Amino acid sequence: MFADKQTFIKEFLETLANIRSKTLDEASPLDLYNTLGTMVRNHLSKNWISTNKQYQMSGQKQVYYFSMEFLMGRLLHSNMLNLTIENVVKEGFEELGINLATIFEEEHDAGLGNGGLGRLAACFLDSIASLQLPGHGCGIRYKYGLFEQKVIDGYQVELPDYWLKEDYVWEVRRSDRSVTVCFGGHVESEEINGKLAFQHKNYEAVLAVPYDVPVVGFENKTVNTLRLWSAEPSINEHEIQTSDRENYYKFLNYKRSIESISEFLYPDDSHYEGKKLRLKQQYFLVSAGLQSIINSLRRKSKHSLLDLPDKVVFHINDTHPVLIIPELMRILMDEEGLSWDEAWDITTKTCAYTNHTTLVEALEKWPINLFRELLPRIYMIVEEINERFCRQLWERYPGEFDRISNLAIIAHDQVRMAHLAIVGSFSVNGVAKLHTEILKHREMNNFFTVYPEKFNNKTNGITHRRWLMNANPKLAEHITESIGQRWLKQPRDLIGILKYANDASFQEKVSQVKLENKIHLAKYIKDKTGIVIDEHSIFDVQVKRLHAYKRQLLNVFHIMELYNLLRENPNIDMVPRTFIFGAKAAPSYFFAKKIIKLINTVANVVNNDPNIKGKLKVVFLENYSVSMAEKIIPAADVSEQISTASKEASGTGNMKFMMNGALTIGTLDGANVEIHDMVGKDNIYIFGLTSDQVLNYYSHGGYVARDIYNSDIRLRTVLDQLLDGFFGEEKVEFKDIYYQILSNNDEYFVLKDFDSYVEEHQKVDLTYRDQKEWLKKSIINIAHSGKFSSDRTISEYATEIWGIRPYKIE
Ligand code: DL6
Repeated sequence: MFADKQTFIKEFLETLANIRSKTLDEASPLDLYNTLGTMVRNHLSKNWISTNKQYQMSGQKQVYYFSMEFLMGRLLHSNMLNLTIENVVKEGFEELGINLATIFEEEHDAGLGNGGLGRLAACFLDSIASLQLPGHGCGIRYKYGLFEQKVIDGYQVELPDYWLKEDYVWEVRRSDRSVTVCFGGHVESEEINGKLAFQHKNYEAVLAVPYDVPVVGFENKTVNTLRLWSAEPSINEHEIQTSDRENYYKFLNYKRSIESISEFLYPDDSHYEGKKLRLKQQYFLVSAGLQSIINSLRRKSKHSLLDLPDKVVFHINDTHPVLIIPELMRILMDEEGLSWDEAWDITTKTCAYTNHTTLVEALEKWPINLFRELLPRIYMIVEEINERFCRQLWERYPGEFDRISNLAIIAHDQVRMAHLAIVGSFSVNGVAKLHTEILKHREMNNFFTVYPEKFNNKTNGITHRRWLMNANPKLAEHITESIGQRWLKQPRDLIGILKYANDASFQEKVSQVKLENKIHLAKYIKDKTGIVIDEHSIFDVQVKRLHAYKRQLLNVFHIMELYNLLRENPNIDMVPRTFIFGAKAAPSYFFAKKIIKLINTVANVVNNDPNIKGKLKVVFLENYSVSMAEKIIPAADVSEQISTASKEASGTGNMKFMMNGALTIGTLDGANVEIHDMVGKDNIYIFGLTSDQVLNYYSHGGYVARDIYNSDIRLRTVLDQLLDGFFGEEKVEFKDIYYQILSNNDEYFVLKDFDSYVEEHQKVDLTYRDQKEWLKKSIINIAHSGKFSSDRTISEYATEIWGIRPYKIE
C-alpha cells in the first residue's frame, strides 16, 4: 500500500494540503486524523471496487446481515491493522513528530448500537471479511447514535450523540442507489387475468438514501460493505415555492417527520417499546435494504427470482428486521408476479433468524391497528401467513385452541414478531448453548415441537483482531514471540500458550504487560475523574449496560459489605481492590438509573475515607463506549459476569476479558457456561443459583427475600444503610432499591446469591496473593479464548446456516 516510510510521508503531506489546505505546523489533531482516514479509505477503494465486481461476476451466494444496530466504534486503527500498514504509518508519524495513538483518539465512535447485540454485528462483519466470505451489513444511518452519558451529582444525564458533526471519513453517499419506501395509504385489489393484483395507493413516499462503509478483511483483498440507510423527503426543497408560505411550512413539517425516521437510535436494549416510529424504522430498513439487493440482482440478470435462495441469504438479527419476511413476499408477488406458494417457498429458504433474548419484556409485539395503518399491504400478508400457519396447526392439533392461539402470529390484537420470525425462517438460532437449550425446552418449546429441524445453536464470539491484537498489542506480541504468527489467522492456536502456563518467564512477561495496561488505565481514570488508584490493587471490572438482571446491585452490595468490614477494622488482611464500573441505563429506566446513583454515592464515600487506607476504591467511568472498553479490558484482573442465571443470553464482554487474561467471577449463565467448560472449574470463580434452580423458583413464585434479610446481618446492615442516610444522601434516595428487593421479593435473586458471591470473592483475594498461581490461571484463560473468536462463530454460520463459501478476491 505505502511502499515505505518516505512514500507515506510524502503522500500524507500532499493529502493534508489537498483536503484541509494546511501545512503540518498548522494542522490540528483532527486535521491529521481526517487526512490519514481519507488516505486509508482511498487506498482501500480499489479493493472495494474489485470485491463488488468479482462478487457480481462470479454470482457467488452472498449473505446480508440485517440489523437495527451496528456498534462499530472506531475504524481507523482496525482498518490499519487489517491492511497491515500500522508500522509504516507509525514510523512515518514518528519522523513527523506525531503520536499515532493520540490521532486515533480523534475519531468519534460510531455508536449505532446499544450494547452486545450491536457490537456482535460489528464483530461479525469483521470476521466475514477476514474469512473472505461474501457478506454485507444492512442498517440505519442514525443521525444521533447512543446518547452521551454525563454523570452529574451521581445521576445519569443524557445528551445527544451527534457523531456526524465532522464528516465521517468512512462513508460514501450513493444517491444513485436510492429507493422509495412507502408508508400508510390503502390497498386496492383488482382481478387481472383471473388473478388478484394489489395496488398500494395514497401512501407517503420516503426516499431511502444509502451510505456505504467499507468492511476490510484481515490481510486479504476482501472489502465488503456495510450499507446504512438515511431517510429523506422524496420531494426536493427547491421544488417548493417559498413564497407560498402555507405550503412551505407544510413541506417543512413533512421533511421533519420523514427525517425523524433515521434520526435516533432507540436507546434501549432489553425493553420493547410499542412506538410507531420504531416500527417505521424497522420497515424502512428492510424495505430499503431488500429493494436495493433485488435491484442489484435484476441489474445483473433479467431472469426471475425463482433461484433467489441460491443467490442470497437474509439474516435477521433479533426480531427487529423481521418484516423482511412479508416485504420479500410483497416484492415477489406484487412486483414479480409469483404465486403465494412460489413466494413462500423462496422466502422461507432465504431468511434465517437469531434470537438474542428470552426476556419477556424485550419480545416485540405490535398492536394490529397501528401495524395495519402504517403498513396496510404488509399487514395483509402477515395476516395471510398467520391464517395459513394456523390452518396447518389445526390439522396437526385438531381442537387444541389454547395451543394454537399460543403459537399464532396474530393473537389478542397483536402481531408477535418472534413468531413471525420462526414461521418464516429456515433457521432459528440461539447465541450460547444454554440459551438455545432454554429456547428449545422452555421459552419456545411449543415452536421447537413444530419445527425441531429449524433450531440450532451458534455461540457468540468476538473479533480477536480488535479485542486482542488492537487493544492489547504487547500481549499479542508476546504471544506471537512464543508460538509464532499462526494464531492471528487461526485463533484456536492460542491454545499453544497452554504449555507456558507455569513457565516463569512467560508469566513474568504477561504480568508486566498487565501492569503496564493497568498503569495506563490508572492514568486515564485520574485524568477523567480525578480519582487516584493503586495499580497494584486488583482491578475488578463490571462494564456493560445497566440492567437489574445484570446485577450491578450485587456488586455494589459486596462493596458496601467490604467497606463495612474495613470501617470496623481498617487493618483487615485484604489485597487492595479497585472496583471499576461503566454502564449506561436506558433513559426511561428509573431503577437502573438509581443504581448508577448508588454506585456513585458509595464511590464518593469510600474514596474519601482516609481511615480505610486506600484499600478500597470505586470508580464509575461515564459514557462507556467501545473505544473505552478497548482501554479498560486489557487492564482488568477480574471480570464480573454476574447475571441472574438464565437471563443473559450469551454475553460477549465475558469473552473479551478472558482473551485479555482477566479471571471471571460469574454465574453459570449464557456463554459463561462454555467458558467454564473450556478452562475448567479451577480457573474461573463460579457462584450462585443455576438456571434450572432460578427457573424452578420462578415457576413456584420465587423465594422470600425477607428471610435472608432477617438471617444475614451483613445484608441487613447493607440494606438498612440504603434507608438510613448512611451515605449522606436524602433518606428517600434509595428507598426504591430497598423496596424492590424486600417488598417485590428480589426478582433477580441478589440476596439469594450474595453469600456464595462473597465466598468466591474471598477465593479471588487469596489466589491473587499467589501471583504464580494467578498468572497460571490467567494464561489458561487466554489459551482457551480462541474458541470465542467470532471467526469460529462466523464459520459455523457460513457452513451450517448460510451455505456460503470463502471467495478469494484477486
Ligand atoms: O447476542 C448478543 C447479545 C448477548 O450477548 C446478550 O446476552 C443479550 O442480552 C443481547 N441481547 C439483546 C437483545 N435484547 N435484549 N436483552 O441485546 O445480545
